[in-house]
Amino acid sequence: MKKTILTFLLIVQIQSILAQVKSISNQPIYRNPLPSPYQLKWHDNNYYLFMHFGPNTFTDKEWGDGKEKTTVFNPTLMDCNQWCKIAKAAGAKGIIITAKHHDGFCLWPSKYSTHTVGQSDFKRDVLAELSAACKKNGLLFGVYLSPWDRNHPDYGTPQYNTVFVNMLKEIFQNYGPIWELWWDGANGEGPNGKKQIYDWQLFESTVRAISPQTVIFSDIGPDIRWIGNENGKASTTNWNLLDTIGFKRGLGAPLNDTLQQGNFKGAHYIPAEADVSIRPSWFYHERENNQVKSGEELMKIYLNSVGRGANLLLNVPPDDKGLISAYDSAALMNFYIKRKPLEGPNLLKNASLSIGEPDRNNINKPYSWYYILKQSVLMNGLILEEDLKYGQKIIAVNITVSTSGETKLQQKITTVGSKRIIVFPEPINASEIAIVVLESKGLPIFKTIRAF
Ligand code: FUL
Repeated sequence: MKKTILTFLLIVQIQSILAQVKSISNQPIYRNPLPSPYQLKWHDNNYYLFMHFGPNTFTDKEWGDGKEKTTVFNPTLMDCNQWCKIAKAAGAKGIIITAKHHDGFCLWPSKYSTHTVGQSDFKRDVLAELSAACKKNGLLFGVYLSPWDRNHPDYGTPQYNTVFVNMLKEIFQNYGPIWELWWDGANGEGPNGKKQIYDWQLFESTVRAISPQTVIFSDIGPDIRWIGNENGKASTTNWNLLDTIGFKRGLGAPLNDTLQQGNFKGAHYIPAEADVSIRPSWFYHERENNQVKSGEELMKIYLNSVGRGANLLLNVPPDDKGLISAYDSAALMNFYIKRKPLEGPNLLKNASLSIGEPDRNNINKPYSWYYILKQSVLMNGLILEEDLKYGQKIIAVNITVSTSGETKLQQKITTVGSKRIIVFPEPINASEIAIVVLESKGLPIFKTIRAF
């Protein structure tokens, strides 16, 4: 079929879609919270590993009560380089480690606790070794520091806030740069049966003063929010915006549904991170060696998290020797192989972008991107990315994939955000692709439109 006829057919197709496009001039004015430069960079490093490691690794527990003997922690073969090499080979961008879980055991010899590696037979400083190994392997280094502490004698009193601040200072001053700090929302009583009233403002200002580039995670931010479940699953509509008024860290976040979707008109830019474990539990348990998620399952998780605009924090816990087990590393490599085609060359590279380029000077011009390939190409899907430095704007998009004028797929999606991966139900030999933004908070700006 001639290119002119094709163009005509697609224009007709697009015009019918455009009939659905809300007139831009009728649109409400939305506020547009913007990401900080560090949040923006964080979006680009969208898949990284979580490592739960501590006394629980040896006691077969998930939540230690803080009464464990420090000597139980003895990962005789610990090799942080092995962790990093595996992370790197798996395409992960960094590692976040549980420097202190709820049992209060510190993986560094803190001066502010007597329940640390310093009191164990192991003696080695896990944070120092991991931070150095991350640097060596070009990985980002992040720290999980549980506010809840079931060991510290000061927990439940105002002094504990000072302890926590001192621990933050030790970590940020001695092991930085720290890319992401993780504050867990789980919160209960300390050894004296008391709950803590946290001084979040003090914690946050302490971190900001030493390390302004660190992004801070908690259920409700300030920089990164929880996705509302531990299955690594974002919602198909996922706004990087959240309203936090009326909520307090550790004391009640918005409903899990809201965390999953964000707030359409949210006041703050707080994008979501989806955490999930490669195993049923967060800590290593030998009995779960046969329950490690397969590459295929991990791929599904990736599409439901990164593919829906969230970051993926995948937990891969070191074993009781202090190594990533062969079960986990095999699954990670398999996952990597499954992900690879998505990162291959853009199959739209040689296509002509015929009509509908956004026109910043004419707000009534429809926002549509329209590709014609010289020859049809077999493709499995599309990857769209918004340029988030201008804020997250796209509300609804219609995608049409055709072969010589014949529609093969028409799909309406909602938000795009950091990344939206659309996998076709089956490969399509496509020659034309139309991407029409049906609704947007102002001018939609794509960073990427790719086919794989
Ligand atoms: C939860 C904790 O209670 C789990 O032990 C784990 O650390 C998970 C990532 O967060 O709130």
